[in-house]
Amino acid sequence: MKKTVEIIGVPLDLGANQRGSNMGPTAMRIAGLHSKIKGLGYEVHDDGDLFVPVRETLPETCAQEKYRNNIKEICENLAEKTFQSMESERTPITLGGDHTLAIGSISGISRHLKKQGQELGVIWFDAHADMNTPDSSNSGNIHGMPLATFLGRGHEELVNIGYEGPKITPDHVVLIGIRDLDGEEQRICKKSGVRYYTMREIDERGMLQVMKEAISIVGSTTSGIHVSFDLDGVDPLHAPGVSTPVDGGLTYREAHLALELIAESGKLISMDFVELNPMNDKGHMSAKFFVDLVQSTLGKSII
Ligand SMILES: [Mn+2]
Repeated sequence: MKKTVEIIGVPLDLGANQRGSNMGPTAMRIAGLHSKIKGLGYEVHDDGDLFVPVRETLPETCAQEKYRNNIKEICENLAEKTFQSMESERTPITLGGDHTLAIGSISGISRHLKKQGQELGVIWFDAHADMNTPDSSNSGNIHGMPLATFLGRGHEELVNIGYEGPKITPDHVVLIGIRDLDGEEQRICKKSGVRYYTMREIDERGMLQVMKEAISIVGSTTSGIHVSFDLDGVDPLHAPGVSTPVDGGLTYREAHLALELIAESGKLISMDFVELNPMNDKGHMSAKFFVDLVQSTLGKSII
């Protein structure tokens, strides 16, 4: 991993009904993000947050289309930012914000690798599959669709962010920790070609085996791994500060172990930490926990 980390805040909650994940980047900085990353020997570069319009300032037509064009613009900017970050030999860390931003961050990283004829692998931690399409979604909220979108199934203007067409092939994506899918989304997920690890499978096989396999699936035929970590993948006991909590998630140690193993693989090149919602947090515990997870991803070990 490159030794200069670039923090990119994206105060976005337009993809969700629940308000408040736009405060995530600030809460993570207040929880000591910079000093904890510097403590691991990295240089930290932070240009602040990308511009995201305030919901109340937008016309009603934007709400009717679920802020699709606003999200498009924000993700286009983010794709350019993560692309430039990779070109400058930095490790981009995008802070959310809701999970729609991954459409942008992944597009920029993938563009950087594609220039050299290389492919990107993605490890997606989440309680949900984020594989709804505009046809399957009941709510129409775009934060339920980012994974489907970068595989090429979604609103056309979002599929084509950064450059035209799908960004990742399904055999280069794994999903970890899922436990709450809509009926139609279950069928989409099963047919998608994405290797998914439900909580049931993690219970049965253990996180060590699951992660070894997952890293090999997304790492062996690609040139780098992107981690997209939705905090709701973790059990609400440790991380209540999310927009859509679901019981029965990753334990404190399972989450750390998974990220420690990814760090050890030496293949990690970029990451998103999303869906922290300080409005639902107890004190500041979820933000602090999330920053600890960032440290594990960057190679912090017990000894
Ligand atoms: Mn998600």
